[in-house]
Amino acid sequence: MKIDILSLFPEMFEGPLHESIVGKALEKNLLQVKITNYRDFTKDRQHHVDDYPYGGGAGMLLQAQPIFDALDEVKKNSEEVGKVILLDPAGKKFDQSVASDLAKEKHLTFICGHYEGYDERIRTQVTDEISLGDYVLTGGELGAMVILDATVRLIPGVLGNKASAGDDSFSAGLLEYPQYTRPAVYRGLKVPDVLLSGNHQKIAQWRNYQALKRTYLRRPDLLLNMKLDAEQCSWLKKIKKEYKSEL
Ligand code: 4GS
Repeated sequence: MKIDILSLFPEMFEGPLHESIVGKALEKNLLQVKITNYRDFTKDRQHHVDDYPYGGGAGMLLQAQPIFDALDEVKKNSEEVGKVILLDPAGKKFDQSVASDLAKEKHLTFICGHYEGYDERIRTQVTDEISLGDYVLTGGELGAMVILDATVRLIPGVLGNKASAGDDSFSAGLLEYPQYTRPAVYRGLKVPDVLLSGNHQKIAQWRNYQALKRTYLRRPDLLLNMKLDAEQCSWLKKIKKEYKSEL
């Protein structure tokens, strides 16, 4: 996958791009990232990229011209321009299913805003507007990093262990079951017996049950658009009864 990032602060990406799993993906050439600074596309001597809003109001806006020109450069250098993504609180909320759609693309471009916002005409150049969530960031850079991180780990070959991408929260629609590692007792806190039993069928059953219970108790909204099998339905009945009697 090739990813272009347009930003006023390219150095913000140094750490996140070069550590850990994303860093390895870059080393293994499973991923190429190019960061372009809008400031390199300004036409005025002072390299201004922002200006006051028409109609008045607080703050400064990124101008259309440096962003349009930076994007033209990206398009010129790409065989195939895929999705052009604008980070914006008014966009579609990012989640695991958006990440898995993006992971199928060959080329992504992220446009990171900063300051109070950008000239509205920038929206004419994008294919997707994505929001990280209902809060205000200082710029789109961290949003682009979050989306890149969640997307890149889904590219085949990026995670060492084939099974590990699929086992996580949300990929099956449920939160993750509790996990433990050695020692079996720590400060009096015991690992559940079933995990030490060596009975793989029992362990799988326990994990499925725990994932369902945790999801019901903490994020019941996730169960609304899920198809549960017969066993899960009967577990859920039991869990509901158990927790109703405690309230
Ligand atoms: C988000 C968000 C965001 C909006 C950028 C105000 C600076 C800021 N971007 N998801 N101007 N939430 N952007 O808060 O993507």
